Amino acid sequence: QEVHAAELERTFIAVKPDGVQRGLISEIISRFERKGYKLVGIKVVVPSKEFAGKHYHALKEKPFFNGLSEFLSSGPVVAMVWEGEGVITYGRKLIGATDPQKSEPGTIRGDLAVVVGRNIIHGSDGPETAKDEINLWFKPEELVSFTSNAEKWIY
Ligand code: RTP
Repeated sequence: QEVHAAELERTFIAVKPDGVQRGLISEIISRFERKGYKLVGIKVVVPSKEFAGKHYHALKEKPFFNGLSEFLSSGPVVAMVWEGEGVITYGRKLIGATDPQKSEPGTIRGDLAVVVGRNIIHGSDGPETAKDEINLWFKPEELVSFTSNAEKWIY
């Protein structure tokens, strides 16, 4: 079955400052890569608190919004765009429930995190937020489109 890169879905994934400090970047990338998803953009950035607030704008009425924005801007974040069939929804499955106490073993948060305020990774929760978050974090020229040789064995 032939699948063209342009048809494939994209999502925004970020290793948060706790994941970076704990040396979990490669572990997280590896889980998405081994699944069969394709990395089409990546950079290391320290977001400003204002930028972090933009990223979390949907949560601005929450009591933890200020602390959350402060935390996201507290150090380097690895911002990524991953591509593949169902990557938005399945990426969230790989990540696990928001609260690591409730995420299943086998998921990233289930295996690697303990509390909700330090849950090491972010993933877009739907097609609209994926589009918005990719646009917020990346310029179009920072993303690549390509067909990998492995794709004919994945699709
Ligand atoms: P994310 O966007 O980071 O993938 O997380 P999510 O959709 O699973 O969860 P969401 O409700 O959007 O919350 C975003 C992030 O806010 C922090 N949080 N803290 N009760 C709390 O202290 C609390 N609840 C949520 C978490 O870092 C969560 O990932």
